Amino acid sequence: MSEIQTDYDSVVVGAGFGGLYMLKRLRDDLGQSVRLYDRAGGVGGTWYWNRYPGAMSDSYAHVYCFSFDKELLQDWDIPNRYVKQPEVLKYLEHVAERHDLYKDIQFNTGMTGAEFDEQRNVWTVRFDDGTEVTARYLVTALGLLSHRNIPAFPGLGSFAGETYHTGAWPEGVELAGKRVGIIGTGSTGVQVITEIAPIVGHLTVFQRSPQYTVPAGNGPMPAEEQAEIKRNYDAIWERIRKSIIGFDVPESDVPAMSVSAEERRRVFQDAWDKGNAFRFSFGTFSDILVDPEANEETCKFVRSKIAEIVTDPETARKLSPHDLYAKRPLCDSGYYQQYNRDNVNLVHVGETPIEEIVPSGIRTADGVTHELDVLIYATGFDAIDGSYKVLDLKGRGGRTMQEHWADGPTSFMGMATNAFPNMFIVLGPNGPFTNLPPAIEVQGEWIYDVIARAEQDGAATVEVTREAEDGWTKTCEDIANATLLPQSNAWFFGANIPGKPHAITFYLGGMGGYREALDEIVSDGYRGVEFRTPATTG
Ligand code: NA7
Repeated sequence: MSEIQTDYDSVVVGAGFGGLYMLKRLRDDLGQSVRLYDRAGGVGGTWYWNRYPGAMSDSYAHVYCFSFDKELLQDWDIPNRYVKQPEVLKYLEHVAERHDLYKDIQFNTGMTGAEFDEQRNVWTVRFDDGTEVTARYLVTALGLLSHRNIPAFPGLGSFAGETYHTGAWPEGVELAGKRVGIIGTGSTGVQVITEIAPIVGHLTVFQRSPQYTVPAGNGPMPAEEQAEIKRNYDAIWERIRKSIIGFDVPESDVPAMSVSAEERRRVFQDAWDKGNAFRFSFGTFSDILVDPEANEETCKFVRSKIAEIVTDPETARKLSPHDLYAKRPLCDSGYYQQYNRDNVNLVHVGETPIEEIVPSGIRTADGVTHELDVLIYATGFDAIDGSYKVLDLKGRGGRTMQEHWADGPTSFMGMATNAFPNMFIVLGPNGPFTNLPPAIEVQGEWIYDVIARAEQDGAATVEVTREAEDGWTKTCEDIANATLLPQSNAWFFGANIPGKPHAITFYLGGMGGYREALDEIVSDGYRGVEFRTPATTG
């Protein structure tokens, strides 16, 4: 244990899955004094803010939870295949209650910055209420998708009606009977549109890029199936930890073009009927995201479904993407079907751009003003590093995170950066692209192990080397560049934010590969991680 006096051993920021897990482990398993801060008024992270209609996790419910609490896995009811936002929130509130976490959490307190004092090897963390605290370790779990993106449309702010961003959805919004406009058809837009189309007076969808989306296949979870899952939970988590994508869906090893056209269609249809975006991308064929021909076959299948479902051929044309199937895979509960309603109108702003937001609605380049009572921005987030770049974070030598990430966000193993000693990031850049709760637990275990080792060794600082960080960045780039994904304009390459450097921000080598890489680092004596005792620092 350190002799240095600080307010806490560790400060954790963010009360979503990541922050709650870190608080629990560092406090209860390592015996540290820990304080967790969140700008929100409750736990939940992403699920606290994203209360928009239709918000649902598109991981199966039985794997959208922590694996560490085996008793809770047995007790927690799984009434449906998927969990909607209120249920995820209820689950996380229950976890916080059950593990007595609330007493160490301070809500309504947003971190504004933090600075590392190299003389004392201490972080000073500052908050928006003007207070500051000191800690030896800083663990940030700010979320991949928490810094909201509102595009700078001309006339922004001039709209006279109600305006909402899906990522900050207030309680009590009434949409029934109103003229609603929505900008954005990413996974959020697809969920909102599907949920509200039946209740609003009129819905105008402003779509910049059409989307490939497949059925989610939600529905009640039969009791026998739930019992079976609970009996096999250990095996399920084991499978997930060795899998590619971590969603508990089958992962195919059959290349798409190795089978006949008829067989391909049968396999796609079977996955379509069962539902789940990740089953469709990873359970059908092994090379959809790698082989352009396999990818185009996938696209053709979804386009054929759009043509089957959407009755108006012009609307079907506008809804049909012609780019790669290489963005974040989407699923829905009847998205394309909504365009057959008389009260839903699709404006393809990829063809007819938004010219201006005006007090009565949105004017598009064809001179039409779409009159609205409510305008919804489902325009996503400045993802991954967005939540960090707005902070005043200073590491060794006064290096800022903005300087460190000037060419795009990087890290070692998605958890730590050089020049920021004793700081760990849950779901930092170049972490695994998988179902997130298991990824968070794998990262949390590693962060815990590193801090525990530092404490055991009496280390004053623990810091990843520049070489290790650069090496991991290169590994992630090489893997990503062997796939079709970087050719898409997805948020996970920064492509959704004008002027943001195009960067690889995920490790696409799968959960199993990621865990093996972590294990190798440990068995190699924590290669790339420097533990420095007081005698070797300063
Ligand atoms: P996404 O996936 O980033 O989607 C944002 C949507 O907003 C997408 O359709 C964008 O079109 C659209 N957009 C963004 N800027 C504009 C402008 N300037 N004009 C018109 N349309 C625009 O965010 P989501 O919230 O849906 O999902 C984020 C993640 O949250 C998701 O992947 C899940 O993991 C959970 P584009 O496609 O860029 O042309």
